[in-house]
Amino acid sequence: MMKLVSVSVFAALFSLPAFALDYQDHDGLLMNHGDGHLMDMAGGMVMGNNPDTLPGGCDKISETKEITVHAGHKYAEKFPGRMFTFDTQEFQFKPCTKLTVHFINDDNVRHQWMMHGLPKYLYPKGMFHLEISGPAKISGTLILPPGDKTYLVHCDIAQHMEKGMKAQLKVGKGDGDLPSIPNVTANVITDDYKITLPELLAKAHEEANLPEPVAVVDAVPVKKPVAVENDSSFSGVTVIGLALGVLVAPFLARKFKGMSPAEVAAYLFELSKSIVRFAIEMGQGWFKTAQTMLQK
Ligand SMILES: [Cu+2]
Repeated sequence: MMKLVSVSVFAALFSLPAFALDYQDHDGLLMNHGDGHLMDMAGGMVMGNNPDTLPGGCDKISETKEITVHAGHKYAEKFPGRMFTFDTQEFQFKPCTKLTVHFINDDNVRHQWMMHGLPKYLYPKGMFHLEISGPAKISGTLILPPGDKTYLVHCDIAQHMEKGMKAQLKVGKGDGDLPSIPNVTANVITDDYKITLPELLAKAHEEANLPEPVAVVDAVPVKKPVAVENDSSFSGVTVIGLALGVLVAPFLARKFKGMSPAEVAAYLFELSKSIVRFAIEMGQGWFKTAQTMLQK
């Protein structure tokens, strides 16, 4: 019985992370708050949802399109210095397209697909906005205005756009490119990954017209590891011991001829004592280890 219980507990524990990673589809849970503002209790949100009102200048819906956009850290890995991106950085549609966006957040933080610059009479604050805490999916629909214009699409969570979650949506031919879109346009502020920290410091000092900086790398005194020191002196003692042994062995062999084992031991003890005394008098650093051994 206990076995069965623990097996079930383990099974439940191991299935938890997998369960947590299942995508939540928020589309069926949204409550309509009017003016295209949809929300659910889990923090999913759609603003500026407009599936049927034509913007001024559009006689009819020119095309009906559906896109799926992913947002997440993993899509930023191919862009050095970026932290979050969409999986697509550029979109283009005909004017007056009815566009449905399925927004999938692959991260465990909040992301948005926020489009700016839309006509304010139709879209509150000129925005069409999908927002969700991941991993989850949320969808919304808008009708793009007429004319050639480039719209900014970004995530407005603090620093997410600066870290790469930025794209552009061109209606018609668009009216130019926006800056700092990963892989599309140059960064306004370019990171330099070639410069080293001391070089960067020197450069900053030079620009600020300050005196030469103190070297960063050598400023901190390096403490020699004690273990390594002991190791080297020990090996030094070992080498000297071996050398002495080789030299002294023939002499000792002659010396010990005819001695009893007890006499040999007594002699060796006296000999080692005098060797140690001699070495201590020499005051060599490498003998510290032998001294410690004697004290023990
Ligand atoms: Cu974000």
